[in-house]
This record gives sequence, C-alpha cells and structure tokens, in this order.
Amino acid sequence: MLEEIKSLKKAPKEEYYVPGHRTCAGCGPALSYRLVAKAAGPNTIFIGPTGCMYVANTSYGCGPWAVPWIHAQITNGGAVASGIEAAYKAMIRKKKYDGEFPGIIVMAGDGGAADIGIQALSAAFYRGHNILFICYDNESYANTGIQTSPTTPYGAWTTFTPAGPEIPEGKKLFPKDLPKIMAHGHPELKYLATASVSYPVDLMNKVRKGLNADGPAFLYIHAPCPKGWSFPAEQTVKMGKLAVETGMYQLYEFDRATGEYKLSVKLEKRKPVSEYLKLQKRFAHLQPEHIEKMQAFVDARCAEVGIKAAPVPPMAE
Ligand SMILES: Cc1ncc(C[n+]2csc(CCOP(=O)(O)OP(=O)(O)O)c2C)c(N)n1
Ligand code: SF4
Repeated sequence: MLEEIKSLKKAPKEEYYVPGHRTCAGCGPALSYRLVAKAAGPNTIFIGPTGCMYVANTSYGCGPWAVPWIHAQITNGGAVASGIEAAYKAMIRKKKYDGEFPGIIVMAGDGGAADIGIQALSAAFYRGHNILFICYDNESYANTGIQTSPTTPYGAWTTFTPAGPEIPEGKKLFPKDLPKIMAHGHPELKYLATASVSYPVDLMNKVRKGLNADGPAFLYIHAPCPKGWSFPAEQTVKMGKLAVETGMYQLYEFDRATGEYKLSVKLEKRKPVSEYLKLQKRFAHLQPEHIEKMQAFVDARCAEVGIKAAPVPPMAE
C-alpha cells in the first residue's frame, strides 16, 4: 500500500523521472510525469504511447526514467499494459517471479487516450486489468505540431483549426469529456479522478489511490502546454490554477457506489473564463460571442459535477 502524502514537504525526496529530456521549458506534461513517478516509487513500470512524453523524453536513444519503461503505439497503450499485467499475474501464479506485483502505469496523451487510443483503453478496463491509465491532457496532438484533438477546447487555434473568415472561432466543436466516458459503462473500474499539475499533493495522492486500487484506475491530469497554448514558459502552474478557478477544468474523484463527484477544491467564486482565455494566444482571435458560448459550456460542465460557485462577471477593461 502506498501511503497518503500529507504535504509537499513530506513528499518523497526520491525522483524516478530525472533531469535530462528534450521537453519544452515549462512543459506541464513533464511536470506531471515527475509527480506521477515520485508518487508511484520504484516498483513501477511505465508504458509510453507515442506523443510528447515519449518523443521529447527519449530524444535520442535515452530516457529519464529510473524505473522500467516501454514504448507503445498511440493506438494501443491500454493493450500493452494489459499484456504486461497478464504476464506478471501468470509469472507470479506459476512461481516464475517472486517479486511484488508492480504498479503498471500508462502515460498517454489526450490523443492516445481520448481519440486514437480510446478503444484499447476501454477494452483494458472492461477486462478489469489491474493498471493505472493516466491521460496527461495538454489539449492537442502536441508532438506533431499542435493539431486539434477531442479534448482541445472550443475556439482554440491549432494548425488543423485555424481561425479565418469562414470559421472565425477556429475550432467549432466542444470537447469530449473523457473521464465521464470512463466513469460510466466500465463495471470493473475501481478508481477514477481528475487532477492538475498545479495541485501537486492532490495529484500524487490520486496516483497512489489509483495504484492501491485492485483493478483498473483512471486518472485524468490537466497539463498546460506553453508551446501549444502559446503562453510564457514560466506561467504553466498559474495557467493550471486558473483553469480550475474558472471551472474550465474540474477537479474531483468519482464515487462509483453513488455516482457522485467528490470535489477536490472548494471554490467560493468562479473567475470568468475570459480571465483564463486572454492569457493564451490560442484564444486570441475569439470574439465576445464566442467567449459567451464558452462560459455557458463551462457553467454546464461545472453544474454536472456539483460545482455550485457562480461565475463572477468579468471586470470592464
Ligand atoms: C497510428 C499513429 N498515427 C499517428 C501517429 C503520429 N503521431 C505521433 S505523435 C502524435 C501526437 C500524439 O498526441 P497526444 O497523444 O495527444 O500526445 P502529445 O503529443 O500531445 O503529448 C501523433 C498523432 C503515430 N505515431 N501513430
Ligand atoms: S509541446 Fe507541450 S507537451 Fe510537448 S514538450 Fe512542449 S510543452 Fe511539453
């Protein structure tokens, strides 16, 4: 059993994701990896479906993990993890391995979790494999040069959704809600939560709860990407906090028994989404009517999980 971490000061000193990787300065997903690896500890195997957290971390011919790691296709992170889990179970049953059953963690991007990889993810959860599947959500296909994915917000600029006279908002579609897809219809699911790199103790404890669960666990981590969202490298943590404070991203644990969402951060007031959007150039083209649509969407998502705090009207500029 992995113990609860009471504070940042009491977090383990050991790093299992060490310095030396070609991620961008201020990379949110890199920070998520560091926190996940710290929380998980030495008895861990990572599976890395193709994406920034494979390519940027391993360029070229090396890698920053102090624990075993294997590359997977972007299509099949869940299936590779299933195979590793089944192999360990069989080896232990046949007495060919006398070590402890490892923590088996997939670190998939939003493309590798919500889009191209969703089939293998859902299948692994249906079969009840004892794995922790993490989606680090940087809200685009980042490694290929920032293209829209199903978790890219409405109105975000990407190279596949440029704003122009025909489509002034850039991206017309609203995002897929992956944790809710995973929360429902997967009877073997044992743990599900959302987290953010800007709330590191909460994140690490959710990793531990996911690993302690005896069966499939899903953790969805908001991980701001300064390159893809176009904001300064030193504002990653601020951006993650603002996402939560505006309700653009909701932090919770899902209670399987009751179907309720247990909120991880109590918001007294919600900041207007415009305060978050205006700091990222990917939203620079949006008009007031687009921002209103975004606010209405965020209000509805907040209501779904029981966030009662109403948005404060934006200050007049
Ligand atoms: C089957 C397949 N299709 C497309 C690609 C090209 N590809 C490489 S990295 C990548 C982006 C991955 O996006 P995501 O999973 O969101 O991770 P990120 O790069 O954002 O960290 C894509 C599409 C691939 N490697 N394999
Ligand atoms: S593009 Fe984004 S996710 Fe990829 S390494 Fe840079 S900051 Fe990290």
